[in-house]
Amino acid sequence: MPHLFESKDSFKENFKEAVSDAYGRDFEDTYPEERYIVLGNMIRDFAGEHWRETKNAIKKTESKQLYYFSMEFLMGRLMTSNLMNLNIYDVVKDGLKDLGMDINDMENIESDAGLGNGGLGRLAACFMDSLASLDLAGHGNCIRYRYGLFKQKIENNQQIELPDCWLKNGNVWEVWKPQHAVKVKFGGYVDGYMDGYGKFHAQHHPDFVVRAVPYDEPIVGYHTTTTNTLRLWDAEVDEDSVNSGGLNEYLNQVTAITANVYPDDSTIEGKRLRLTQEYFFVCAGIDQIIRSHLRVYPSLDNLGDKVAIQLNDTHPVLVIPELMRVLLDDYFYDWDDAWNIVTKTVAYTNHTVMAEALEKWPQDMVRSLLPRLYMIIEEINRRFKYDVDHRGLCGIFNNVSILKEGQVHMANLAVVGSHSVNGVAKLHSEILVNDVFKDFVTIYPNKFNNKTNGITHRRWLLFSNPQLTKLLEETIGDEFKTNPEKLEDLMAHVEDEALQTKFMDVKLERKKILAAYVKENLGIDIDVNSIFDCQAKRLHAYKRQLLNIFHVMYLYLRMKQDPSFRIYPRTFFYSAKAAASYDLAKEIIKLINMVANVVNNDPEISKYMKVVFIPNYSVSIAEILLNAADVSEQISTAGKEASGTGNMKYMMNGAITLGTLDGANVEIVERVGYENAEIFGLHVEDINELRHENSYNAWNLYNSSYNIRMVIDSLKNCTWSNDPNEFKLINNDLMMRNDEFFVLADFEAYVYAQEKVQARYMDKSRWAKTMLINIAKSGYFSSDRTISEYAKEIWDLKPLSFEK
Ligand code: 26V
Repeated sequence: MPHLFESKDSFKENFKEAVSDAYGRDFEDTYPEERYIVLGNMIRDFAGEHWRETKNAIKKTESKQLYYFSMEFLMGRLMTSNLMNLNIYDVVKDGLKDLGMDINDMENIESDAGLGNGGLGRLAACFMDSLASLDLAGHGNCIRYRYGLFKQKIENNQQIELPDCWLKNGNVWEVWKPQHAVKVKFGGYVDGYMDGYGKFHAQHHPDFVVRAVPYDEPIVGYHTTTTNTLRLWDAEVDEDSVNSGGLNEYLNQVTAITANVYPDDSTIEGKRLRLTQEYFFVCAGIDQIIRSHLRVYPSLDNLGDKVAIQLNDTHPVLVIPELMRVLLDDYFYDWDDAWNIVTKTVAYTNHTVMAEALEKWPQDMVRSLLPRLYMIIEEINRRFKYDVDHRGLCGIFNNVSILKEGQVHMANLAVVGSHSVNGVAKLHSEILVNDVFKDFVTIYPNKFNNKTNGITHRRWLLFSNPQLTKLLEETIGDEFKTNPEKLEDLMAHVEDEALQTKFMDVKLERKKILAAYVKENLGIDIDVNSIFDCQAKRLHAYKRQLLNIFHVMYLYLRMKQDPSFRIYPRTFFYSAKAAASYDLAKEIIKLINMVANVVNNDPEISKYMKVVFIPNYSVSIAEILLNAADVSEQISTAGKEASGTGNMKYMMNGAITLGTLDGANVEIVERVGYENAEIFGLHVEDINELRHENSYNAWNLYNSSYNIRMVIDSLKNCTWSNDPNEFKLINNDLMMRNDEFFVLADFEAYVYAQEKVQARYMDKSRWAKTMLINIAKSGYFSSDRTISEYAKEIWDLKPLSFEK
């Protein structure tokens, strides 16, 4: 059947008419925003046909489906990705051109959907793209936050947080489904009674009820029919219930639930709201799964055969007691049968070993907000204890208990209530097994596994770097587009000097694009022939942006002191948001910006280096920053970065990893070889030993190293700021609190590694070869590989079949 994107002409004709009809004006008189909305709606409706076919295929073939429960989905923009995946990009681009429009202008009208903090949310988005592209039925379940995390602005060198109004022009991809609304109940009390058969029944009398209303977005696979659903729940008032505080308070409470993405390390006041959010989208998501299951199957007995639920960290772990509640209270299952269904269905991914990020909730809070779930959690814990005791392991119970010291330990609940627990890189999974969940391994030796993260090569290579994609196609054909492991074919060409030159030209072109953005938005001129050295990620002490800026400070101070010491020109790029309440992280942002002012305005030194802080790090910024990089800074304290995924995006675009042996860096070097990365610093074992023996002393390093002293002293001697107290938190963190993340311990090794990076760059042919090897070996880090492993080893999910 011909469709309206069949040809340029049919697209043009339909588009013009649709715009004109929608706004009641001649096409020529409509605004770009109006055209954007109509174009978006046309694309979404076009995807609707495949959406329907996918739903029908699932029903007809009784296929198993995955639901990825995540509090965060950092989708970024979808127009390019949808057009490319639907294979209609060129038709639309050419058609718009005929109409005097530039497709880039349309793409730029879209706001980033920034519904997340960082890596965890972006991983969920990459997974959505891979699931659909691999023909797997896998859907996302999240909250429709009215505002994204925040928009970062730098004023007086400091971060300020502005609201991120991503919905201000609407969201063209979503479909509102009020008919699928679900009531979510909070607070109140629970009544229990025995029926005639001696069976206990619970009745929840809530004091706060909200209506969860879904907005669905189609998730389009790359050149396939499969179109999955990302379901975002909004909270609306329930017409029949007003809480005890009166109408106004009720309205405010409902509005608050979906107002904002929670920053990862915020204050205590927000905690109850965060728990409310967690239950809100869990309860709604489970209700929908149960209802759609029962539309096809007679009972929930086979739920575990037809549904897999993956918990993206512990944030959605209430899935476990909630699914128990539904099975026990609404469908009258016995405990053991219900428990078997739940554990068969649910799997959990851990994304951090940072103790402060492992979720715990006060028992009182859970009991008062979710009284029935609390009863179930108590019972899960009681039976778990019984089981552990009976296996003669009572000595370890306190370590693994879900309830202890007045708190509910969500990670422990996740491990007990699921059939699979995975880490996100080999090293991280080892740390989980040997350390964080050690005692659980004794109880459940077969539950633990690793699934090394990945990134969608479609967004991060094909769509955001068309110049490199074209060169790769010319060199190795286009198989790598659907089978990224085929990038390995590039290995046969890495010595080819003509290719090396062409590749360096592509890199230069990407550097020019980034330089133009920097000039336009920040007014800074940068040398596109300098080494582009990039660190972009959330700002956190363990990620050690501080180590990076200390190196910059050291170079500056040395060049000032010694006119014979000069470096090969470099541009240091940073991009990072700090949680609004994280004072140390904010002070590091200030330091970077104040160092940038001094360095960039020094007429002598700025010939050799520039420092650029790009505000508001987001998916769209990443799309122009990472592929322009020469050096990828992955310098976390060993053992702290679970995986990292930015590291993979840089690698796929050729940058060389300058990193510690942490997270997925380990697997990157394993593939490219030590000669094609620059690895430095303490290993996990070294750090464990220093901690264990309590033998690390930051003052010893300060006293024994001239360079360290020079850098630390410069924080207080008015080199970067007129106020000697400006960087007090940083100074205290290192010198008074003994440098928790071993910044000073790795400083000299880092400086040396940076010298080696510069030496490598002097040999252009070898440098180009190294970059090409990085690209060639990056196929493994496609999220298609990651998702295939989840599908096979955890979900038992097979590709959909669309035979008529
Ligand atoms: C923690 C918390 C704690 C409670 C409040 C809300 C909240 C939100 C986020 C987080 C952090 C979760 C951990 C996380 O983002 N981990 C990152 O996951 C990436 C994907 O697996 C991985 O590449 C990064 O190394 C890891 O830091």
